[in-house]
Amino acid sequence: MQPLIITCAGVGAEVTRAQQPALPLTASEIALDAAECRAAGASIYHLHVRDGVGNPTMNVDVYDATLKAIRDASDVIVQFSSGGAVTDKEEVRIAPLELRPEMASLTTGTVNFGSEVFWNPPALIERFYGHMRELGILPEFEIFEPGMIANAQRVYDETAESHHMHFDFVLGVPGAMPAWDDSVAFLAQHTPAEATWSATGIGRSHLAVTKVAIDLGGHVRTGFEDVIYFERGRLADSNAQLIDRVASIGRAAGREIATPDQARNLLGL
Ligand code: KMH
Ligand code: ZN
Repeated sequence: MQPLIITCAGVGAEVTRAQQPALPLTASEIALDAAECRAAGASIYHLHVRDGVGNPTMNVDVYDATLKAIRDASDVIVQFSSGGAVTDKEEVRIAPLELRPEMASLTTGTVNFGSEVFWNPPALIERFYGHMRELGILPEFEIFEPGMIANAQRVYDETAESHHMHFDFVLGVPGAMPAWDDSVAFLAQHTPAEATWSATGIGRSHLAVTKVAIDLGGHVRTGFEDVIYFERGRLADSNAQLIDRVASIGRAAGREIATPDQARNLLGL
């Protein structure tokens, strides 16, 4: 099996410090978090940023400062969010890509998201995908529903240029695909054979999804965007604590933990 790529989604757009006191918010806090997560076994940092009062923002200057701070602190692969928050409009979501991170997330379909709608119509997907490829950014296809795999394949097939395809299954968002026992296996079975994939379970399903993904030879995402508890009734102390647990489960299952350079190699970066 491949070395295990662990992605830290350490900030997110929805969780607050009132819910998770260890949530990193500023550029320096996020850079320190990324370095700690790297030391614990993370090779990718999925990046959302926050404004001066801790609200989610897609401000290019804030992304720029945070990207620089992370790069100064660690060799982790930085993956920008192009999803932002559900209230962010298309123009705002695409803007930070001009900073050319190595990777960016790309959700390939519209989906209910709690009581809101995460809006990703076909024209937006094509535009974001084309822009990422022009800038040399590898998309990570975020899969909240099975049809999104087909949408990712379609947008990939419509471009002349080939590249490695990497998927992330996000299971258990209220309104989207639940983390059923067979959800990860089902989605993995329908991704292209040469692609790589990771999985994350939102909230209570998190540990079960982690274990299944590792056993099936996939990769794993964790962090406060997806889960704030370490176990029932006990908040995680840090993102690094969550990464460390995934790395331990991976090692116990016989998986080597990928360094960022090993992950770059697996992802064709
Ligand atoms: N915050 C969600 C609405 C992504 O980063 O690309 C979207 C999200 C996905 O987190
Ligand atoms: Zn995200």
